[in-house]
Amino acid sequence: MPLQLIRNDITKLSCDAIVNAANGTLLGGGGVDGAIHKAAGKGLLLECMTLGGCRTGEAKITGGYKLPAKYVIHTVGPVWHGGENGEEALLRSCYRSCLAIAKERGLESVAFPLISAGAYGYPKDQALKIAVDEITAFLLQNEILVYLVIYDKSSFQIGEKLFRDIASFIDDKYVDEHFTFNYRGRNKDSGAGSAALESTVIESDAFLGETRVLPVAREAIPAPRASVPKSKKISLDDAVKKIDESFSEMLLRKIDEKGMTDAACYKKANIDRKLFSKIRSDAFYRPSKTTAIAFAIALELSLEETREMLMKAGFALSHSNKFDIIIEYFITNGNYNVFEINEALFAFDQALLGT
Ligand code: AR6
Repeated sequence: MPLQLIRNDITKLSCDAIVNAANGTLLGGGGVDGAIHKAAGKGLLLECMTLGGCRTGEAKITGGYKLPAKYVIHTVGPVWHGGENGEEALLRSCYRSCLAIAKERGLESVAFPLISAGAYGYPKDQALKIAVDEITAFLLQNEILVYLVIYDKSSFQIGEKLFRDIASFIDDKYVDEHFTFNYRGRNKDSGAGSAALESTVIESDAFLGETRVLPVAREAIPAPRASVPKSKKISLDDAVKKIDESFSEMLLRKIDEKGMTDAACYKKANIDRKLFSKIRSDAFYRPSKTTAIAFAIALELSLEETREMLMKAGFALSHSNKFDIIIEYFITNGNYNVFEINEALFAFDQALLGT
């Protein structure tokens, strides 16, 4: 299941559990801890009083009381003392302990704040990297939906150099076509959807459920799975056949060509298994642009192949919006880490890849 970066107040989320960045007493405090106790009401404090505190790097679970979430997993992050005092191992341990509890309880969704990144002073970019590292490692082995809640956008930072590089890449690319685009009366920066050549599918993954309007009635034909061995050269005949290939067929062919398993591909793409199954079983499935790009990234396609795959879904990459340029930046630099790309997209206020 995917990791989703979202901006929200964690106390408003109705997932199975939210994580509290608490202190060792577990008796409440400021920041997210204060907000959770305030929203949950007295019952939470009374239960916390029975727990005997919690050690740094460990976690304990309670009920959610008046919160929309069923449970609260309390963990105690390390205080930042310069980074030479075991802070990283302790912070990693917080994520692992919380996820282990979620797994043990069979929870299906859990939301984390950026532990230690507030009052405890952990540098936010490092705290974010550790959070993403630990959560994605866990998700490779486990099926659970994890939200990472970035509350305070102004203090959210991707690495400064990366930010500057992307900003200047955008400046370089975001030129002529931008004006042509405006001339046609479109919004100059309307995000992922703005470069769609034809978009008949609305596939949104709102926090509390998925809305999908499927396109034109086309007969669903079971997807024939073209199996092309890695070493086999593609003949002219095959190349001609490829023109008629649908998005779904191209995706499955590329997975085979890359010698990947389906699971490795959809996990790397940050795509939910159910969505992958839909695509797999419907040769004419029309994905959203972010879904299509997520697969191109997971497959480590070149820019040209990415454009081809997008075209099959009715989309293009252009220089008229930041989203497309950021994607191009990462592909050009050979960085196919969907989570790093999402961090950058998030920093530039763009739609994120994946489910
Ligand atoms: N929803 C989501 N994230 C939030 C919210 C919210 N409602 N409020 C704050 N954050 P902090 P720490 C973010 O200080 O650094 C407490 O007093 C915030 O922007 O809450 O682990 C405890 O009792 C930041 O990115 O936790 C401890 O004494 C992140 O949550 C101490 O603070 C963590 O900030 C723990 O410090």
